[in-house]
Amino acid sequence: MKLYKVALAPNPTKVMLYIAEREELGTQMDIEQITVNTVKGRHREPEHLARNPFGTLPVLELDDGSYLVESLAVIQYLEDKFPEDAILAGTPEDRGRARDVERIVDVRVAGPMGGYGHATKSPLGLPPDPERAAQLKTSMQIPLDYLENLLSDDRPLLLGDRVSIADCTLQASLQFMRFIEVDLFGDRPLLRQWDERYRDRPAAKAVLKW
Ligand SMILES: N[C@@H](CCC(=O)N[C@@H](CS)C(=O)NCC(=O)O)C(=O)O
Repeated sequence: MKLYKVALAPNPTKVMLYIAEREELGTQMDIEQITVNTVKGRHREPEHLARNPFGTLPVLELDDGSYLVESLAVIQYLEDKFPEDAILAGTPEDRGRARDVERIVDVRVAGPMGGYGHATKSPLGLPPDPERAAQLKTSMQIPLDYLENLLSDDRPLLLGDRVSIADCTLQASLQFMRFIEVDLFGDRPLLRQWDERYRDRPAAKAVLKW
């Protein structure tokens, strides 16, 4: 298999963190990782559009030559492909909660964070949009409070002791925020402690550049 990715971008980084976490848990996936240079616009060129007509990253090329082009679908595929020590584990209730938090992080925090970043200090050179940035910042307050509250029972990671897809997703977005020097956590000490703890993990050290 091949993972087409680019450093810094949140959706590829989330998959890279997931793969690194699985490798730490002992699963060798043997996925070749190939960088597509988005600064040079390679993701908009025919070679990449043949893999993914939407021109986005990540893309996972399967052994049969077909492609998956959605980051969560890539992770879920790898969970199914390598079920031993899969990250999504436990009772139906555990799995339901893990999926719930993953969706909350992705839809209500990671998406708006990316939008906020591009509306304020876009590394792609998009024009600043203060009104949109303010709306996105407001929309993130209840979800961030929700995550802060999750951590109030002293759990080390978002779902407890075991790393989750939600941890990978949130950290991938935070790397982007660090790169553009934006901090959206506000007065949420437990999220800040989680961030430090997560960045100390071997998987994070292996993947994160910022
Ligand atoms: N829903 C897709 C979104 C993928 C996405 O938007 N990737 C960004 C990087 S984080 C990208 O490739 N942006 C380049 C572009 O849209 O031109 C997923 O989860 O994989």
